[in-house]
Amino acid sequence: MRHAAVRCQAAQLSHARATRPPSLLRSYARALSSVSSVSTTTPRFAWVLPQHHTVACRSLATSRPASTIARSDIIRDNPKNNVTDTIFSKLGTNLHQRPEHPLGIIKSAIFEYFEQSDPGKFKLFEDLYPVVTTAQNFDELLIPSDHVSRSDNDTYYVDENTVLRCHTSAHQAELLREKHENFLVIGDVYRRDTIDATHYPVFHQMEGVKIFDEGEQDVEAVREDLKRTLEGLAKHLFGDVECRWVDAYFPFTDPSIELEIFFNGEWLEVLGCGVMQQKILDSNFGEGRKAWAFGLGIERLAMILFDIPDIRLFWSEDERFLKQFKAGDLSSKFKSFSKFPPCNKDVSFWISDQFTENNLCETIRGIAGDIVEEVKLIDEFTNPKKGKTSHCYRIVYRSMERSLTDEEINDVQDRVRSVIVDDLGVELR
Ligand code: FA5
Ligand code: MG
Repeated sequence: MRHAAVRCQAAQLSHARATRPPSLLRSYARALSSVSSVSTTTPRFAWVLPQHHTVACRSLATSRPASTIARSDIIRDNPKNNVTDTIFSKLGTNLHQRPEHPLGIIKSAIFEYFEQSDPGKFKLFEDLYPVVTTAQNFDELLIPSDHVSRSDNDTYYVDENTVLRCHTSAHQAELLREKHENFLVIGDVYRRDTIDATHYPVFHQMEGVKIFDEGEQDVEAVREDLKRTLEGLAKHLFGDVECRWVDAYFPFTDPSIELEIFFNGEWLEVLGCGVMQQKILDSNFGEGRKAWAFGLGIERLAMILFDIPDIRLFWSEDERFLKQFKAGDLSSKFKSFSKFPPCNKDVSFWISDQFTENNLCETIRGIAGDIVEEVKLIDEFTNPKKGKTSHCYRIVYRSMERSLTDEEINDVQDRVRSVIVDDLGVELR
């Protein structure tokens, strides 16, 4: 039921969370924690893909109009380049611009909330170019030069100075320089990440920024306004839902917090936010003002709202999925067309120096596409005599749309086994 009271736990879990790793790209830290050197070798796959995608977008820096993005602009012969064809094929899809798609429905509902609360105040940018400089993605946000999120294990690099944006915060500084005081940015973002029902290498975020009037200088009041605004949004979207605030860390906000919502028996993180670092505001907008900023995970909100159990479904072109949603209707609940059984396949190997879980996931995604549901580490040990470490991963295959044959899965699994040896240098056990 919508529009009932939102139940947000007042007490923050500050102490429990104070020692968490930096939450910007927190899952990155998970994958990187035991890795010192990072591979730049990226698997390339041979199936034929379109060489161009039309991307309706505007580059702020160049005011470039709708343009066509060429494969050769994105997948380059540069040692730093780690963009795969699977990722390139998503560029320019712009799911958030389809009014009947769950992501388009959520976008409109969020914008409607801001319009209702403050008519005409927030300007929405929904076609900013997803290829940005490392200055936009990191430097201008004060992300330290050794921060994990800069690693090519975590971020898709086109070349040394160009990346596929890993968050919509990449546009904050330039919009501030253009003197926008209150704005929302929605767009596709790209991250090398683990594989499960709530993580996908391409997803959508909405950024929000609000600058306060000159007289309003109290950081605590800014933070309270931010929390009130986002709790109001949760209530607007979900009505009665259980949510909680947890302390977080982002280099570009202080203090920083994250909002989690209870969904399918677990706390799901849906957004990060905080009071904007004064330096960012002073150097891009002008001195003497205060601001807040947030970044929402659009898929996560849509999963909760529409009861969508798996993030891969957003990419489905299956009518049985798409037909379940209507523009402007927040009340649909997803009904699975039928339940297809999962098929688990384990693979064990001695890892190599350049092995990382993100590289493994990307390799598997490249071969199996969206029939891979989850990749999880189920066993790990080190043989001190050999000085080698073994990992066993369980790969869960399941299509959301059809049943898979044993033959198809065995063929995919054989290819996975052989490509990880060639490209990730592991030794099968
Ligand atoms: C950020 O990306 C910050 N830029 C957010 C922010 C903006 C903080 C402005 C402060 C001020 P984070 O890495 O936590 O933070 O991601 C934000 C949200 O994106 C998460 O809460 C989650 O909802 C979503 N998200 C993150 N990774 C994935 C993924 N792999 N798949 C789907 N959604 C994801
Ligand atoms: Mg986070």
